[in-house]
Amino acid sequence: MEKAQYIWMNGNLVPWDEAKVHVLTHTLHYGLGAFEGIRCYKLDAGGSAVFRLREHLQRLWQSCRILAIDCPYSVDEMIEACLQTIRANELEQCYLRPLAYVADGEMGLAATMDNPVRLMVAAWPWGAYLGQDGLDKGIRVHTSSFQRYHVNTLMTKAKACGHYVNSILASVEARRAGYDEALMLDVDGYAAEGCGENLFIVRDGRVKTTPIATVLEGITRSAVMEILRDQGVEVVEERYTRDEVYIADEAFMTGTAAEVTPVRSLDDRDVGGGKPGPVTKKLQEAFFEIIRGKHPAYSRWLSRV
Ligand code: PPE
Repeated sequence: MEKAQYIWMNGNLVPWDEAKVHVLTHTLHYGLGAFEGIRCYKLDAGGSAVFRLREHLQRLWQSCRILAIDCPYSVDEMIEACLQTIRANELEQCYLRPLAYVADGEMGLAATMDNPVRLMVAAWPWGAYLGQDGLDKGIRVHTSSFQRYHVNTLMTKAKACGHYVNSILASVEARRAGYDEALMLDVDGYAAEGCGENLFIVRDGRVKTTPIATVLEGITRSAVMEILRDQGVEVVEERYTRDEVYIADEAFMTGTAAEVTPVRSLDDRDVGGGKPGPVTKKLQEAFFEIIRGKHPAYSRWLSRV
C-alpha cells in the first residue's frame, strides 16, 4: 500500500510508521471493534470532497452502539478528525479508514466494559478495488461455500472488525479458485452480498437488491438506489436466488471501495452476455460524475476538504 505521512490517533497526528498499539489491545484478540471505509475524490472544478462523510461516521457511531462500546468521539468530532487527516497528508484523492477499537488494560471477554475505546483515522491513495479492468469490463464472481452469518450470530448493521473473518474466508477462497469476488448467500440460501460489496441485479428494466436484514446497509447502495430512481428506473428490495442472478440481464456490486463494479459472470455463467449492460453503464457514468462534483443536485453528498 502507498503510505501517507500521518495517521490520526486519539486527537494527535502521528507519523505513519509510529502509529502503533500494544499487542494486548483487546480488539486484536477478540475482534470487537468497528470501522469505516470512506472515499475522498478530486473535484472537476478543483479541490476535493469526501463522499457522504456524515453518513459513514453516523454508521461508525451506530456500530459502536450495537457492539455496546462507548464511541470516544461524537460524529462531528470524527468528521473533523477525518478532514484533518486528509489535510495533514495533503491528499487530493484517498480512502479513509477510521477505526474504533478497545484498547489494552484488562484481558478477558467482558473487559470491553472497562477498557478505554480509542479511535484512529488513516488515509491513503487506493485505486480501483476490483481492478480497473473489473470496473470497465465487469468481474467474475463465484458463489461462496461460506454463508453470511445469521442476523443473531453477528449483527449485520454493525461494520464490526470480527465480521470480516467471514468475508476474508470467502474472498480468499474465491481468489484461489481464480475468481475476482465471491457472492455470499444468507442462511436461508438467498443471495446476500459480496465480501465487501452489496449486490444488485437488473431484470426487464427493473432493479432488485437484497433487503437490509441480512446485509450491511451500504451507503453506496442507498446512493445508487436514489440515482437509479432519479433516472426513472424502478428499484425494489426483494430477496432473490443465485439462479435469478444467472438469468438476470445485468448485475453489479456497490461499495465505497468497489464503487459501482459490473458483474460479468456468476459461477461461470455469463450474466447479460458477459459484459456490462446499459443500466449499469448509465449508473456508473452518473456515479463517477456525481463524486467529481458535476451534478449540483447531489452536492449534499459531498463534504469539501
Ligand atoms: N457489504 C459489506 C460486507 C461491506 O464490507 C461493504 C463495504 C459494503 C457492503 C458496502 O458498503 P458501503 O461502503 O457503505 O457502500 N466494504 C468496505 C471495506 C472494504 C475492504 O476491503 O476493506 C469498503 O468498501 O470500504
